[in-house]
Amino acid sequence: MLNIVLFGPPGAGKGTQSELIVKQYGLLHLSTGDLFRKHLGEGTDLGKLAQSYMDQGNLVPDAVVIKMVEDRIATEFTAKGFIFDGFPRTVHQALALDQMLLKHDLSITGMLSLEVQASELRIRLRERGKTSGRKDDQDDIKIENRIKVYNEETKPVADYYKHQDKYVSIKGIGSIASIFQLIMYELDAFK
Ligand code: B4P
Repeated sequence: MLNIVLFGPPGAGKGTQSELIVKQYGLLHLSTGDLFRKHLGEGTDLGKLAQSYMDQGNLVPDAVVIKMVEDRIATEFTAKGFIFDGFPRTVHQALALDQMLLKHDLSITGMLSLEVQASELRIRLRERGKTSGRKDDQDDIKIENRIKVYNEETKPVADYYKHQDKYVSIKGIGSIASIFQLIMYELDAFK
């Protein structure tokens, strides 16, 4: 069973590459950003709560994210494996993920970290903002805040997996297909 954390700054290509990984490896895609946007679209209380944080480019509080992921894993733990996209985003979330997987006798196989410099992230997010309707992609101040939040709160998650010898760096610049080739090479090595 492959349980992969796909990691990287906002706009690094986590969602884009997750789609290809799901097609090739049949893993269950668990994107916390997508789950929040689904709740938002359905107008649930959770969606309303998440919106206030997401619109500003801030992280949704750990307790809320962890509960949402825990509920999802509990119903899907018989899957071939998981691709965690955009989760964990804090060290607290990483610890919680290990604990929830352990309850089902599972563990993280590895973290793939997409490396993309900030100048390229800004271009991609602004470009997506033209068509995505996502408020967090449409405003330079919010984009800057997301990059800052990533550097301050999310980057330390990479060290958490480095200490477990589960960290793999992937160059996230180039064509989507060429980056996917690099990802497949690493995923096949995990098997
Ligand atoms: P997410 O939905 O996770 O979004 P993201 O980080 O902005 O995007 P991603 O990296 O997936 O980029 P994509 O592939 O689409 O988070 C949104 C918000 O939700 C967060 O800011 C936060 O508020 C909240 N949230 C989510 N999870 C949370 C958690 N665990 N804890 C707390 N809060 C949480 O790529 C971006 C663009 O680049 C696309 O337009 C794509 O087409 C393009 N692109 C991709 N690869 C490319 C390439 N190789 N070359 C050129 N362009 C490329």
